[in-house]
Amino acid sequence: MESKVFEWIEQERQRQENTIELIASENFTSDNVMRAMGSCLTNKYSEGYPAYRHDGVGRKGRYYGGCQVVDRIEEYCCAKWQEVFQTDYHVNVQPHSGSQANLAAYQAVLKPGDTILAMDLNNGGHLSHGSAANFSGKIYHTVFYDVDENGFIDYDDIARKIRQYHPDLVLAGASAYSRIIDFARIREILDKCATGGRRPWFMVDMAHIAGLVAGGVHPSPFGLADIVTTTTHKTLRGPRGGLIFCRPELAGKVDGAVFPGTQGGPLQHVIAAKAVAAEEACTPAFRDYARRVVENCDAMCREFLKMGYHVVTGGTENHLFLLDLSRTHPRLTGAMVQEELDRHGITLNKNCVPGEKRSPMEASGVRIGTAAETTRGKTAEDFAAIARRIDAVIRELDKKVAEG
Ligand code: DSN
Repeated sequence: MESKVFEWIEQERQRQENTIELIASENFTSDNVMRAMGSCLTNKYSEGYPAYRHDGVGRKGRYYGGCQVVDRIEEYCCAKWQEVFQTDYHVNVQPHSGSQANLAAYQAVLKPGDTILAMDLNNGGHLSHGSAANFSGKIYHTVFYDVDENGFIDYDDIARKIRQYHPDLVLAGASAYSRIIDFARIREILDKCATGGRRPWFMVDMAHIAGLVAGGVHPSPFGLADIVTTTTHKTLRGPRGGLIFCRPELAGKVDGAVFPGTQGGPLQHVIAAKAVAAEEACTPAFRDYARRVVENCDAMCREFLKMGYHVVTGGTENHLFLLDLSRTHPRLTGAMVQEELDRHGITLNKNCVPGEKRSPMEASGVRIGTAAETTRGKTAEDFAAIARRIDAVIRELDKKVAEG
């Protein structure tokens, strides 16, 4: 019997094929990544870790028989991700998602009630960076560093808040921030603020920019951060999932925090797909892709600026940027623009902006990213043309709202 679900999958395939995809956290995986994900590996239970590892970290092995093949895949996957980021950091490839990776990373080095200093969701941070509604804000005490009046990370505020709150962990990383994050500067601040020879843990969640780091177009956090988490499905263009890297001395703590700390059986079909994505991310073609993502984003952003839009921070240095509609189209919410563009075959998401007055469900901004359409081969000129199409839709919508 053919399942009803395949009809919907076909509808979704057509939707993806027939729309312009500008959601900054989405991408299109290769057929090989899909093939690995849709394989018999989904049948296999393999709680635990391969007993012998390429990097010499001792692990006890699995709790199930029949893991000979998945052991090889998982070991290969770990080695490939170290190659992607040219690092000797230990890597755990089992986290099911970015939030799971963050949960395990915190658990590896923090106790409930410890203090995390991170970027606020409204300023471009992520739910799992300490939002009150999320586990991270419930288990840990979170304080947030600010952005300045132009939307740039206020590095002096990081130093001030470290002195004021003595956080146990400082987290860098964002889901809606269009500028280079200066990891070296944050590490320097942490070293300077160390008290009694002890500095806070430095964690980087590079989920959004990981593909740019891999492609050499964003500074790397390796060698600076103690723990680095990421997803594999955004700019890295792999399957939906997470990774945790850590300094080798934290390997046991991180592995224990993933399993048995916060997860059960790993998704071996996804780990296989992560290995395929890592192979792809090691290629010169991927470096070229990462460069084009950033160039295309800059071209599109400049087109919006030329048309008079307010871009948070006034530009972009990565794969995304935010339009603050409250400055140019105060009648419109991000939600209204998202819905209207949906009707015109352009997909993006509403987003809060610094100093947001509206709820996250309405929001005053929209977030635009170029990773997915660059995968489809779009050029800087194509992106500038899409910007003009979006402008036409926004102007028409604004007129309609004004006329009531
Ligand atoms: N929710 C994702 C995003 O869209 O940025 C981050 O996990």
